[in-house]
Amino acid sequence: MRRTLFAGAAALLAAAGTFTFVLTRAEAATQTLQSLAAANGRYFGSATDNPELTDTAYTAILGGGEFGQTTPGNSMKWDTTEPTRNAFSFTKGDAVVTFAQAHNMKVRGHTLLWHNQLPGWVSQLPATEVQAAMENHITAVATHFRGKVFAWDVVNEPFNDDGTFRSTSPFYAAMGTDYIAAAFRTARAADPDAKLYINDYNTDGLGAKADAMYNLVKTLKSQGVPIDGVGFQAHLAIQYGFPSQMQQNLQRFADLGVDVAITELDVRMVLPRDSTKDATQATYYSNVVKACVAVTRCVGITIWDYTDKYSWVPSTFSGQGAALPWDENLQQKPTAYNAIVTALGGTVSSPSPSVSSASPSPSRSVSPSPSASSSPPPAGSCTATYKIVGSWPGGFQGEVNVTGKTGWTVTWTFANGQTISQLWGGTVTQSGASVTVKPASWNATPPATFGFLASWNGTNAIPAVSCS
Ligand code: 9MR
Repeated sequence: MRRTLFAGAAALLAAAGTFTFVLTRAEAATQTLQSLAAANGRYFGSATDNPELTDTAYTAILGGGEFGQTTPGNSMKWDTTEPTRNAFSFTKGDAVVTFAQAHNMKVRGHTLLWHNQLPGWVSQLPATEVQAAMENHITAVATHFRGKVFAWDVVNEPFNDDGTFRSTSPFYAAMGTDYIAAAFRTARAADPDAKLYINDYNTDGLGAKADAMYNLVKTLKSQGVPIDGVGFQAHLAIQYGFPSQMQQNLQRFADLGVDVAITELDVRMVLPRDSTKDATQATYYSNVVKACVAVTRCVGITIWDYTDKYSWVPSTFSGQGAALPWDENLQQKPTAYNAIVTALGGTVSSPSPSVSSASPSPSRSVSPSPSASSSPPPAGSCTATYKIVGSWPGGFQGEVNVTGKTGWTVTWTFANGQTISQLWGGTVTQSGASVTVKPASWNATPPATFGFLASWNGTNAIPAVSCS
């Protein structure tokens, strides 16, 4: 519709001899991150927080059209909304909602249940009272914001990085994993219209923590628990590598019948900034946006505030920062901003630096090694390509890409005593040096990738890999 109108106007203006000039101005006037995301059926948002709402230069950009969605960084959390038992305060949350409504932005509610930013009285409750307090809190907060938020992060960060449940959560300590289903059921009863999400970090790519989340969501769905979505925070850092196979990871969750969203995106770096780091950061932004756009059920992207002026990063990671597409002076960073525009299908006025796919790498030192080359397999067969994506003393991360037929089996024999400790995207059997990998149910149809961690010593030769 917009394109048709635009083409008509452009034709008239071309006849008047002003085509190029007006086209450029019209593009500049209408193209924002939100308008581009909307053209893809998605939203593009920024978190915000109450102290920032008095900064008029900041709010001019926040509410100026770039963003169609916001998430309150702090003001809907338990320590703000119920600092004393059963005494609720919604003033700060309401202020964010009021700003959002005045500027055409929808609001993600964040968060009903988290082990952080909990008032002391919750942690001091006897175990027998935790469930009632939790349900009372969720009911009151979700009822208050009913009709004002389109989604809730019901449960935030339930997992440790190794995929075990976070036992330091007072809810887990009192109720075990049952707290999660109870929280979702309570939230649904209080606000039947909001999409209910579980949200975590370091689940963005394939790996043990993402597997744990995947298994949890699958179980919740099979039990009829009212969960609608999974949030991927995407707090990334260029020095740790891009998450492994993000798009495939999002897709396997979507295939469980839930929406997915990028909820807290930022891409930090070790300071100071330089052009190389900025270019890498732009690649990460581009890859995240492209992963979301490629997954039909990825509903939108939220950056965790839009400017370095109000980023949480420097106070948490000493010596790191510059994580957002606007700098601390509220100036757009052309590299990061243009990368997002381009990934959303927009055009940039000046050439943007070329953005290529970041390859995944672990947080430790990386020594890339050559991967076996392969040609397209004949019909009914398959081909596997093995590569080492990161290596450190005693350990390495491998990745195998499979093309060809559905329902593959990949085998190889290690020559140097390597032993796999963990594998994602498939199931592994290792018997001595012989390794056999079959796909996880969601990963049977190529192009498919699986990754693994393994030990090595002395030599780490690339094995000959077979696919059948
Ligand atoms: O942005 C939030 C920051 O202002 C708070 O100090 C911090 C306290 O833990 O929480 C930040 O937001 C977090 C979010 O709620 C959940 N995921 C991680 C975010 C960054 O810490």
